[in-house]
Amino acid sequence: MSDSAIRQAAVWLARASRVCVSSGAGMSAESGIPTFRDKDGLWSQARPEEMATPEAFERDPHKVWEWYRWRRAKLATIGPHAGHRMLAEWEERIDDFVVVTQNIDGLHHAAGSQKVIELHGRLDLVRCVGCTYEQQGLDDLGPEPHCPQCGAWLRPGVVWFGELLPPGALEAAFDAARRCELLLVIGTSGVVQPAASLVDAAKAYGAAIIEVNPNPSELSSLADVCVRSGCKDALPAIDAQWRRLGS
Ligand code: BV8
Repeated sequence: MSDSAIRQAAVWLARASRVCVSSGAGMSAESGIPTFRDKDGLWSQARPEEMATPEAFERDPHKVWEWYRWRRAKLATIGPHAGHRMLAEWEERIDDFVVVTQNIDGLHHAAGSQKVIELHGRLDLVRCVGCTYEQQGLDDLGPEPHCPQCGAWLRPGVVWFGELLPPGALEAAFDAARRCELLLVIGTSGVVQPAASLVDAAKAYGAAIIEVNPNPSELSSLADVCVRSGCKDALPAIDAQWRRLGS
């Protein structure tokens, strides 16, 4: 872990009163949730076009549901790690601290973060394709769950490719990115839009950009500082450096 990047991140965090975090699948990798595009990631088992689109669900709801059923069962067995908990602590310490996440695992909330904008929905939510019925939780709903109210298929409460993001979430996310002085980009390859454009917006409004990612990403060229390590260790290391500054 590069000490100078950790130190620079700590100095900027110590000074900031408006911070935005943009997190992706790498935020949860060390909790045991496979990322999408890393070598043994989720997409290596299923192509997004086959699974994470309304057309795929329309074509073969059973096949798509099995993939989500497997992911829900996995999510039921894991929890947030020290990196998630660090962000929840920093929210207490910094006036305006908002987490914008592409993740659907709910781990930021589970770690205690209050101000979380979830751009792509939640894996622990299902909703009916035929009426307004919704169900929270990670119970195993079997291979072909149907609505208890109207009998139609239940679908995961997530945003698929080609679907619009939740009304208001995108606006709130860009507001947070535009007003922040410091944007922490954690665990995202920067491939998926419009989430990836948050960094451009923050930069255009003068924010400093810190990337926390063991690998280069599509966003690395926009970062002022790159902490090339896993976030589970990097975030506590930045915190420890921050405390040393204060002492
Ligand atoms: C939209 C929920 C308007 C589902 C997800 C053509 C037609 C239609 C749309 C498009 C099109 N072309 C482009 C688009 C836009 C499209 C898009 O971006 N496509 C991409 C593939 C090019 N976007 C959309 O469709 C969005 N909606 O635009 O609406 C519209 C509508 C119609 C037509 C036009 C426009 C909706 C996108 C939401 C898709 N849903 N998830 C599910 O999960 O099943 S996206 C899904 O993939 C995840 O939620 C996540 O957001 C994304 C994966 O990205 P990352 O999080 O970045 O993860 P990745 O694995 O890629 O990277 C992990 C990183 O972590 C790596 O860099 C790795 O190095 C790092 N890492 C690993 N370990 C660690 C680590 N970092 C730190 N610590 C570690 N330990």
